[in-house]
Amino acid sequence: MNRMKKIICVFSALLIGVTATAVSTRAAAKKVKAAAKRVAVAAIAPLGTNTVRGTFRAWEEKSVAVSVEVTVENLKPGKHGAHIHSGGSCGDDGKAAGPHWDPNSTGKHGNPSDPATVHHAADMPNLNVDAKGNGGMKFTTTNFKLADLIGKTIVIHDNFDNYTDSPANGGSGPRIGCGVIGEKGAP
Ligand SMILES: [Cu+2]
Repeated sequence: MNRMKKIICVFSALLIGVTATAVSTRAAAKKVKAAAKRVAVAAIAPLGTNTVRGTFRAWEEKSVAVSVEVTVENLKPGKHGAHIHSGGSCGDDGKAAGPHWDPNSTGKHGNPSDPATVHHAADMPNLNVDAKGNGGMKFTTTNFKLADLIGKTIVIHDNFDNYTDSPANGGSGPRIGCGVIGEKGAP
């Protein structure tokens, strides 16, 4: 009987040890997941008499790349330019959003699939909007880091962006929607 008690005792100790290890492993995994889930967000609101609304989300991909997802509704069908502007406000009908963010001082508007050393880091792919006025885009880039986006603005334009300087800003035209980018969960 004494021997049986001893066995039960050892077995219980083992079980507690295994459970404790599993809990701490889970806690560590949760921590890693939380660290990887840094997200930048913006609510896109209409400028002037425009009606577009939407959301902007960006998150880190293995720390070297950033994925961006924009969804929009209530705007005219077709393609629309969308960029990161350097200002931190959508005031004054979007003028306060300032110019395209250009950290490398390239002075050039270009194709988002080219490196930011030859064009505005701000340049992003056009939004595709369907016949019902709903749409968006998603892309992954190494042209900026997540932290770079915080405090800047996402601006939606009325027209298609041809990714060149002719006409200026790819011909994307007037600013119709804007949102200030913040960090989700930031204090
Ligand atoms: Cu723009």
